[in-house]
Amino acid sequence: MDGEFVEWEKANIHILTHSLHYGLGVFEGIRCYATEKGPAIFRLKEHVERLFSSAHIFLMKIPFTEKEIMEAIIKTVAVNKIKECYIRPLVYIGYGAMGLYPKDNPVKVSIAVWPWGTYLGEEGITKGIRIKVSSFIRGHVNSNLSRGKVCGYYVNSQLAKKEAISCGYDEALLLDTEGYVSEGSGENVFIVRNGALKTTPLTSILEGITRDSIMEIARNEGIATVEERFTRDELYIAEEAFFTGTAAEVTPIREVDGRTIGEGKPGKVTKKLQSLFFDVVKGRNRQYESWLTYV
Ligand code: PPE
Repeated sequence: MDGEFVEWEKANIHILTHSLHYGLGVFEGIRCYATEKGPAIFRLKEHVERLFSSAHIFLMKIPFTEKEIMEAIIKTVAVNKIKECYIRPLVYIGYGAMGLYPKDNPVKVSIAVWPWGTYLGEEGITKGIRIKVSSFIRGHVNSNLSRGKVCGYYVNSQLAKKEAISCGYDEALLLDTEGYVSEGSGENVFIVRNGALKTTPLTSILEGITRDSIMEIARNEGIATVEERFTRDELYIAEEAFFTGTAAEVTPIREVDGRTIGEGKPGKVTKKLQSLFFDVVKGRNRQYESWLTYV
């Protein structure tokens, strides 16, 4: 926390921490995987760059350099002697003045790590999940500036996720303000049509790093990919569909709003990309070594 290692039980903050009340904080979600050469952090540089972009968009000045944050993340994994974990850097506005305008409140930075298994369940990642198009829409890009990964946005995501779960589904899919598919509560979405991949363009979604990785892997495998808006009914008739995200990794979607996708199990393209993805993050594919930072 702010440059110091703090014991887990002592990692506390004041109740009048500004971000806790007003939702302005920016964060990252990064995974570190066990490899033959020890723990490896996946696309660390890109995640730290996005953290700084998020802060820049929201006029928060991070009191450290990108290099310092990258080093701190590596050290935090190392001191915890953990082989595989999720890493959560958080930049938030600290204790000081109350009221919306934070004036001179300090910008605080924390990095936490913990072991985190599959996000949508072991069965979800192998057999696929059932999702529901949410009645809540993703905020307009002039309200939810989608290039930023901001704490407050996840209020909307939680509404959608709670609704989906209360209706017996595993996850929510949000539409954008014009009614096109945008993304999951915490995942980007891909569909397969005529053997080719299609994913939402960056106009209404978080610029996912897993999304980018999957597009690059697909390109190298000769699988055509387009970034193009699509509607919920195109998703209904897709041959395959899957979510991507740091937490969700590559999670097949087997059902949307009661409609079976393809054969109701992970399809050929999804399975291939999922297996390549796990090879890459676990250091079993030399071609993508530059994406790994060994601890
Ligand atoms: N869209 C949203 C809204 C989102 O939150 C995430 C990540 C993504 C897309 C995928 O981005 P990327 O991780 O760079 O591929 N969501 C993070 C938070 C999940 C949580 O429940 O916490 C994550 O996956 O780490």
